[in-house]
Amino acid sequence: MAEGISLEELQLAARNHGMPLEALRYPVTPVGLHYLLTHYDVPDVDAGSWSLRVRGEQEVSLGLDEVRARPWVELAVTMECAGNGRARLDPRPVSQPWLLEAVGTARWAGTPLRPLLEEAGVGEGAVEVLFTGVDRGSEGGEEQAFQRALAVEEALRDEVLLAYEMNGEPLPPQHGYPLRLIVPGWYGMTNVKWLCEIEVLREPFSGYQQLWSYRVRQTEDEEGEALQWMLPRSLLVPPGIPEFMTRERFVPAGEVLVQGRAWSGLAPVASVDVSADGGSSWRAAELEPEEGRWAWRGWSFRWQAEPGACVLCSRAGDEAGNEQPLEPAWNLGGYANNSVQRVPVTVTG
Ligand SMILES: Nc1nc2c(c(=O)[nH]1)N[C@H]1C(S)=C(S)[C@@H](COP(=O)(O)O)O[C@H]1N2
Ligand SMILES: [Mo]
Repeated sequence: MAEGISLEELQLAARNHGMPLEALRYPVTPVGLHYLLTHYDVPDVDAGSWSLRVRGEQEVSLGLDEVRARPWVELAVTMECAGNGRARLDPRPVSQPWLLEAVGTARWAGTPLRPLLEEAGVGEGAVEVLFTGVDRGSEGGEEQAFQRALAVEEALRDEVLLAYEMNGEPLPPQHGYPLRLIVPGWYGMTNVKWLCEIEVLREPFSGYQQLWSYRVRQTEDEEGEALQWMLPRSLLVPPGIPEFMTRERFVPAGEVLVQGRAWSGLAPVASVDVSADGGSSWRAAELEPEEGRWAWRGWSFRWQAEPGACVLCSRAGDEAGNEQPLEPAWNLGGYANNSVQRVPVTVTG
């Protein structure tokens, strides 16, 4: 399955790093360990000459100081790339070959979008709000800026932020300096980095990243369905110690405290189950208190590890009744593969 990784996929994988899974220990991911995905180049934005243009019924332009002078809000938000799990699909869709590590949680701080949109005037007949980043590149043979649109009612959600801080510091260049969009609960592509323009649209946006990418479909002829909310997923803090090449784990026999984190954009996490036999039998893990609706939730499970080889799994379910599948469903772009993680473990005597 993992055969035939091309140098081009490797090139993407080396630029766009994942969060090492042992960083699941931290409720808030240290900045340098947060996953990273940039389609084109990280732009070098000069905050002095940068401005944010907001085009509604009126046009408003703000410098960074003016954005910072507005009300300040901080939210812990778990962000996951829609392509997380792609490399485990067979055949493997060729793009950024994520395994499971395209996730992180940060304290994003900035100013709420809604009041700014209302000041600019959304107006009758508005259907979507378009967000444009400074970065440009070519994709699917089309030169473009990175652009994504949101339905007006999504853009007006109270928790949608224009963020200029990550974990209490100004955004680093790779995460969108000086300003990015944060849409809690949605897959990563929605959170436009290096934001420079916001425009209220009277027609749905038909750009590449909206109508071509980030859709679940089986063939190119199909319109498919746009990706939005993150599906439930749970990941384990890898127990014990790893083998260098295979990452297989070695754990001494006895009681092992297995820990992990789970999230779902669709609805709050309701349960996490753990299996030590590759998903044949399951037992409930203990959930830690929630650290806000939009951040992943910690869990733990006391496992009596007996010598031999086994496969540890965890499975999240949410309050809307969504649960992780055991096997992935294939799609053309390799999106939203939230099938259960399998961690091979050798329990030593
Ligand atoms: N301007 C811009 N915004 C962007 C992207 C990009 O390439 N350009 N990548 C998107 C994708 S696909 C993801 S998964 C997230 C990743 O955010 P991070 O790199 O801060 O983790 O940013 C999104 N915002
Ligand atoms: Mo992504």
